[in-house]
Amino acid sequence: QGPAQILTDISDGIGTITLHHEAKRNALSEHMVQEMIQAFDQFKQADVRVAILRALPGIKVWSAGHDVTELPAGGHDPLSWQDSLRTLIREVEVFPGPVIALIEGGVWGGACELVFACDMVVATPEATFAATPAKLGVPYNVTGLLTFLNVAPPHIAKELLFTGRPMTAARLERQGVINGVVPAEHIGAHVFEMARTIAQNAPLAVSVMKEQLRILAGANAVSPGDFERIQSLRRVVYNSQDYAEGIQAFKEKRLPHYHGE
Ligand code: KFV
Repeated sequence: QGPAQILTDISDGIGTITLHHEAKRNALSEHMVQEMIQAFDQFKQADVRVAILRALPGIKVWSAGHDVTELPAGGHDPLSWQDSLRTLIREVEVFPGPVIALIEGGVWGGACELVFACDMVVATPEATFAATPAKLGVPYNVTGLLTFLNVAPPHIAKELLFTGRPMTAARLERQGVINGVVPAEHIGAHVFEMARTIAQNAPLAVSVMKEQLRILAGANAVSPGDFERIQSLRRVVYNSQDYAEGIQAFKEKRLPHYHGE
């Protein structure tokens, strides 16, 4: 199994998960994701009312996103239902209490979606957020794109997804995508205060509202034909030479050469 890649803490009904695999820039490996899922289970048993998802204070990279070495080389859906990132995001969405993301440093790729899938997001002024599937040639999946569309105005979601460039916390706060920007020295206290306020409220009411909001946010009528069309379009992308090149280039630490085929 190897050493733990996260730290957990429970106090006053507030559970904290701290990403702690700095050597790999907190990439969301299968290993780390399994530990996070166990932590959420432990929080449920301990009657945790609010969860906080964070990295170590002062960190430069909050998370580098999906562990690219675990993405299939080609010919397989890189973001299928059982994929570790998808499993983790569902876990956050169905956790019975709110999950607050506390962000210092850069948030990349799948970690950007993970953070946007949290119920609230507070970041330091230096934090940045990048959605990278276009950088690697990854055909993002349907619920994954919906996470972006449910929190960001369409033009902002598209800028994030099409450019793959990091966007500042200040810009995302102005757009209402994140809840607040708080200097590093105050962010811990700020988020705990937010969590304490929620933890003092009626847990059933909060939890049921969260579940209702999750169901409503996913209530998009896509016909079976349209869904199959989306999947077939995505298949063209993950079967392409460009997808294989994107993953290979990452592993070889070089820029990819894309040809659109
Ligand atoms: N997956 C696996 N290993 C990773 C990784 C990742 N996403 N990001 C970093 N690492 C490893 C990297 O290979 C190196 O390992 C170590 O972490 C430190 O990275 O064995 P090694 O060689 O020591 P460095 O040296 O790159 O760190 P640094 O110079 O501080 O730069 C940090 C950062 C985050 C700017 C850089 O590591 C980076 O660009 N990482 C990739 C960010 C990214 O494109 N993430 C998107 C992943 S794809 C994804 O999430 C999805 C779902 N999607 O659709 O795109």
